[in-house]
Amino acid sequence: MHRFLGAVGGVVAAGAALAVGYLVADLTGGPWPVDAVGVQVIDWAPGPVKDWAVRTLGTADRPLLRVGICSALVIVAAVAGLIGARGRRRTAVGIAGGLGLVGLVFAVFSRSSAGNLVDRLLPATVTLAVAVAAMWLVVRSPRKARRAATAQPAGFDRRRFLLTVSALAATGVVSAGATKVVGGSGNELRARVRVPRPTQAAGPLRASVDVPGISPFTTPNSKFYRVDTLLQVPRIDPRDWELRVHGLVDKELRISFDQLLERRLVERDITLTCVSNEVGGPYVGNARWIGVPIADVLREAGVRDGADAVKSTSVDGLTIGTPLAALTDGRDAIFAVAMNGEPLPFEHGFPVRMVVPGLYGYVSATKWIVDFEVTRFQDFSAYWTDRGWSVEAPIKTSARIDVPKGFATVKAGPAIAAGVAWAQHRGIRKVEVRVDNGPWQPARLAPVDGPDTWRQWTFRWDATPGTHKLTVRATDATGEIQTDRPAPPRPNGSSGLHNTVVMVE
Ligand SMILES: Nc1nc2c(c(=O)[nH]1)N[C@H]1C(S)=C(S)[C@@H](COP(=O)(O)O)O[C@H]1N2
Ligand SMILES: [Mo]
Repeated sequence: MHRFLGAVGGVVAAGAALAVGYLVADLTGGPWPVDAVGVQVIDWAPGPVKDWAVRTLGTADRPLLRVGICSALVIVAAVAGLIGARGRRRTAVGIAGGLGLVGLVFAVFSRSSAGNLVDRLLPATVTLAVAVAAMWLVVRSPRKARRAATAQPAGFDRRRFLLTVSALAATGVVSAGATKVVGGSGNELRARVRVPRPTQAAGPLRASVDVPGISPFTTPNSKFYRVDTLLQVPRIDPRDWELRVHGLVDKELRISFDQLLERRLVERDITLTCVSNEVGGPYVGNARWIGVPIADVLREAGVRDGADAVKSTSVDGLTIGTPLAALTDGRDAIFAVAMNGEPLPFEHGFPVRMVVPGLYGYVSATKWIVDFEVTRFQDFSAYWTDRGWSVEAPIKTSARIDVPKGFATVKAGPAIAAGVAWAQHRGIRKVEVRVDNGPWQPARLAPVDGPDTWRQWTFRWDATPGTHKLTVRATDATGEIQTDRPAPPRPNGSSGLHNTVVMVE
């Protein structure tokens, strides 16, 4: 057999195995082996690499990681096929099996959203089986030909090979298609949940400031930033969901989704911010949430003396540590079940997540939460703090210029700049803008109902021809002016002033 064909066969065999495995992963909710490896790569990645990935690739780093792992697989599979084509069939099949085993091991040991062990193992097991069988079929082709041959020397049965490879390719394509058709988007799980009526509704939504390009007051769910460490978004069936409340409490609780909805529900506008957000960055969004006050649940469980923290865990085993005080000091910390009038989107934590005004997401906003342990900071460490981020992280006062965009061209004359500023749970009192090195001038602030959301601001200025720099700074409601001292996101949030350079003609 020609070596090149062997390589092609190896790649097609791997592709078929991955496609079938993907279908099984989709049906069971278990980890696709590629994702099992990917999640472990994420967990192992040194902090700076992870920071870089979040910063430069944003949400694109997820597909990219998948593509990277698959590319590596394709190369190894091609080499295996090539080796098989040169007669070392056992080695080829062995390599396929070895790769499959690696996937299986990672499926067992890396974080996964699969509820039980069977779902967790099934996709990787099927992938392994298909990989071995497919590679065997591919490299077997010539041997059959040799047997069939009588007078002729052992040769390559091109027809048989093509048939095998086509059948494997068809298997892959059909599996991929089947994933689209029968594979759940999981939408029925969300459709079954009715958005509960809050016991305490928020006021009418305020009209957004109407400047083209400004962030709307409420960020639509589809535009809401997403930061997490999973490649496969968990699709939890609310009927299977349960929140375990335990630790330093008088009474352990197990709360089903229906039981959660029977409690007092509040509706609140709260702005979330990621600690990875650079000055002027996109990882901030504001939504209208409905949820159960965490303080209510804590009161029912009865917090014991000595507790100062809560360790919450998501379905995949990621942990987040939150100061107990932020959950009991009267602010609207909630177990959220709805976001902007819909059940939570899967990407944003369906069916239940935490939302705590004033704290960065990595210390408060646990998505897909299943476990809530009242404890002490000295007794545990959480996922991100293990990776060098601060244990406690209140959100820093920040302001962002949305328009004009950097290096935009602006017409000379009356011009408008606009953006958002946030200092959750303290509130924004003032936003000021400076043109070049001129004096700080007050921007106009849109009204808000409380201290937990960002505030839109607008600023009118007289644009004169030339290049100008606009800088913005906010003052929080305690009177503290946003610092101009630049700091990177690590370890507890970026600081410094956002500016934008525009060309006026
Ligand atoms: N289970 C889980 N919850 C999580 C995270 C995560 O990686 N896993 N990331 C946190 C971080 S760092 C942030 S900023 C917010 C982001 O929430 P969003 O993706 O809904 O915007 O979720 C938090 N909750
Ligand atoms: Mo974050």
